[in-house]
Amino acid sequence: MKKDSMKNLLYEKGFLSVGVTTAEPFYDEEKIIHDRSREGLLQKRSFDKIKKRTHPQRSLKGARSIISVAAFYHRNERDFPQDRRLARFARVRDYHEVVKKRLESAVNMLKSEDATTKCRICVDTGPLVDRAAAHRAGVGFFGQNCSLIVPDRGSWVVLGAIITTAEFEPDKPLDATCKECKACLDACPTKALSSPYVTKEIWCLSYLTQKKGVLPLHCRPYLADTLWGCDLCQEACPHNQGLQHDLPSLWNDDKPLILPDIEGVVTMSQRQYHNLLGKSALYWRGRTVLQRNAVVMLGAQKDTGAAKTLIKAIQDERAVIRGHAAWSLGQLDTVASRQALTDRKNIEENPEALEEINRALEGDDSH
Ligand code: B12
Ligand code: SF4
Ligand code: SF4
Repeated sequence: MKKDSMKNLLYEKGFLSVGVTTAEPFYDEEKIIHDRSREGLLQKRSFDKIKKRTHPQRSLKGARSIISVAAFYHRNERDFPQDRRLARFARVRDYHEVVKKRLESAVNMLKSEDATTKCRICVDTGPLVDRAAAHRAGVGFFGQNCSLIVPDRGSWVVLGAIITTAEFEPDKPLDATCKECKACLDACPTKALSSPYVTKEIWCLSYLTQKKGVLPLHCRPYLADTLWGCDLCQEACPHNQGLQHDLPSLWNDDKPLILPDIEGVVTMSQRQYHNLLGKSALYWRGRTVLQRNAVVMLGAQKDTGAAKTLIKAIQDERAVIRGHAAWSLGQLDTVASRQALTDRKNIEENPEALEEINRALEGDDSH
C-alpha cells in the first residue's frame, strides 16, 4: 500500500499528525529508561519490560514499520471552561478506546491489501515508547517538559501507534527544538522538571495523583489545587498559546466533565462515581484514589470549613481514606480536628492509619 493513502486515511479519521518510522530498536530510550530507573528518577521497570518496549520486534515478530499518530484534545475555553483540578485529558472521553478504534481502520486497510500483514495497536498501555516512536516518525518534537509537541499545534495531544509487518519508507524526525525557552521548568511546582527532558517521576504530580496507596508526605502540600493529573508544564508552553479551535479533535461532540466541589468528591458514592466518571480516562484507577486525593486537597488548602467532611472521612471504612483524613485534620489544627483525631486514635486498628493519626497529633510533618 502507498504510504500516502494510509496517512490520508488516518488524517480523515481525525488525527492531527501522522508519521512512519522503522521498527528498529530504540537503543537510546532503552539506555535512558535503565539509567533513570537506576537513579530513582523513574519507577523501577523490569529488564524484560524495558526490552519489550524498546524492541518492537519482540512485540510483533517480523515487524518492519511503526505508524505513529497524534490526536488533539484541545478545546476552546468558551465552550469548555478549564477545571484546573483535573488534567485536560481526564475531562473528556477515555482516549485509549477512541484512538484504538480509529487506528483499526488503518489496520483493516493494511490487511485488505495483504491478508498476511500483521499489526499491533499500542496506545499508552501497549509495549512501546510512544513519544520516542512519534518523535522518530516526525509526528512532533520533544519539548523540554518531555511532552511531544506538534509544530504549530502544541502538545495537547495523546499518541498511538501501529506496529506492523508492512514496509513503508520512513519519515524523518523534525528539526525543531525549544530554542531558548525554559518556561515549563519554571512552572513545575515540585521541581519534578529540574533539568530539561527529565521528569523525576516521584515528584511529578501527575504520577502522584495516579498512584495507588499512601501518598508520600513530601508531595501532599503541593496538592492544594490538583486532584488528578497535572498540566502546568504544558499550560506554560508558548506552543500551546493561541491555538486554533477548528482543528480535528478527539472529542468534537463531547461535553466536558463537570466535577462537584471537592467535598462532593470526598462523599461521592460508587454509583455517582460510575455515572459521572465512567467514560473518563481516570475511571480505571477507581474511586478510592480520587477520594484520597480530594481528602488531601482539603488538608493542603487548610480549609477549616471542610472539617465536618474530614471528620466523617476519618471514620471511612477504607483505611487509606482514614489515614489521609488524619493528615488533613492535622493540617487544620483546630480544637474539633484534634478531638476527632483523638477519638479515632482510641479505636483505630489499622497500623498505617494509626501512624498517620499519631503523626498528625504530634504535628510532625517530616518526610
Ligand atoms: C510512565 C508514563 C508517565 C509517567 C512518567 C512520565 C515521564 N516523563 O517519564 C507519569 C505518570 C509522570 C506521566 C505523566 C504524564 N503523562 Co504519561 N506516560 C507514561 C508512559 C506510560 C511511559 C513513558 C515513559 O516511558 N517514560 C520514560 C521516559 C524515559 O521517557 P520521556 O520522559 O518521554 O523521556 C524522553 C525524553 O527525555 C527524550 N530525551 C532525553 N534526553 C533528551 C535530549 C534531547 C535534546 C531531546 C530532544 C530529547 C531527549 O528521550 C526520552 C525517551 O524517549 C507513556 C505511554 C507509553 N507507552 O510510552 C505515557 C505518555 C508519555 N504520557 C502522556 C501524557 C499525556 C502525560 C501527562 C501530560 C498527563 C497529565 N496531564 O497529567 C503527564 C506529563 C508529565 C511529564 N512531564 O511527562 C502521553 C504523552 C503525550 C505527549 N504529547 O507527549 C503518553 C505518550 C501517553 C499517550 N499514549 O498519549 N506519564
Ligand atoms: S506534570 Fe506537573 S508536576 Fe509533573 S513535571 Fe509537569 S508541571 Fe511538574
Ligand atoms: S515551555 Fe518552552 S522549554 Fe518547555 S516545552 Fe514549551 S517551548 Fe520547550
